[in-house]
Amino acid sequence: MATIFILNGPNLNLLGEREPEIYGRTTLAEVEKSCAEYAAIIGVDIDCRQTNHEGVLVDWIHEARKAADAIVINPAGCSFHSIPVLDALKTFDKPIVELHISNIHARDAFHQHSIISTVSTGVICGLGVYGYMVALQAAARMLDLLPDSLPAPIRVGP
Ligand code: CA2
Repeated sequence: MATIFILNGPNLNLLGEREPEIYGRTTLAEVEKSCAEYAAIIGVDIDCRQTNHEGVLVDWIHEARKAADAIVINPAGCSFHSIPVLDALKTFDKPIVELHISNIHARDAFHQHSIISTVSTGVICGLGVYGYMVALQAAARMLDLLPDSLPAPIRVGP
């Protein structure tokens, strides 16, 4: 079975607890539970992790080179400056779906330019925590893994 790493960067352990007007009231544990439920429906394994440390994110991306078929990543604060995370992702030659809970393009200039997007296969932002479901589905579709039990508009698209 294919494995998709779902990686979350700095401070996302506080999801649901701080700044709910931007990030909502859903906790990371609730997000991961929904991801696990959806992964079971589409038939993929997921490995959900969160770290507040840039180097740990780099180590996990290196691990993913062998252990994962795709990466879903919310790099959080590492989106805008982290050359180490960017360089690590460059070595991952399978699908990378970057996601942001908020619409980073509608935020202040500091939050508008993710350098990670330059190496991401696809980018999702502004859908709230629902973006994790969309990102997981998109990653599975990139791997051609969506099951026949899903309707054609979702499995294939237009
Ligand atoms: O919208 C997103 O998912 C972000 O990646 C979150 C980052 C922010 O720097 C990006 O511009 C967009 C910040 C994550 C901070 O984590 C928090 C979690 C809960 C409450 C407060 C902060």
